[in-house]
Amino acid sequence: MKRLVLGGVFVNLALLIIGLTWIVPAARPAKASEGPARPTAPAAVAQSTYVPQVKSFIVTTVPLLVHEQDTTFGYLTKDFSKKGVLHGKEVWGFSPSSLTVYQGDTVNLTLVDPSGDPHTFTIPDLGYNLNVDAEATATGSFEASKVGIFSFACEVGEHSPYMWGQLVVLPDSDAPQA
Ligand SMILES: [Cu+2]
Repeated sequence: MKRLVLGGVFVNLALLIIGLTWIVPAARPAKASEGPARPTAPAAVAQSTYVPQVKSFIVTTVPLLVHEQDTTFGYLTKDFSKKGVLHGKEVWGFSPSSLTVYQGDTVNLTLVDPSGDPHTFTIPDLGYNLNVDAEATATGSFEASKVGIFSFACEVGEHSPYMWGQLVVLPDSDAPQA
């Protein structure tokens, strides 16, 4: 009798387990990560319809910490001395010091130099250089042929490496499309 009861319990347990294995998977919410792999759409290739523009910039050379300011900023006398942090150097800037265009744009540059020093606007990575004389204006033009962030600098020894800026050339696919 005892065996029969035990046997009945086992049978019931077994039936319960079988029943649960049918119910539980059906009740379980499906996970997005499961199921047959869906074919993924090929990444869209950005087709640019951008028509390159001509972008004109006026860039002015600006004295920041130069010899002429010795009398204004007393510390400069020491800074420019033989053991000073700016010995043999001056700090100049380009205004503005950041230019942004799209790839393919033509950059028209007007370089204004009100100061008594000559300067250059040089982009080594694009092989571009524009010289400007003291108290003069120079104009030049180049194509922003490559995407990237390119440094431009003045190559006058006394102004290097302090006088510099950046040309940012964005992909033409990022431009507002026609
Ligand atoms: Cu310079």
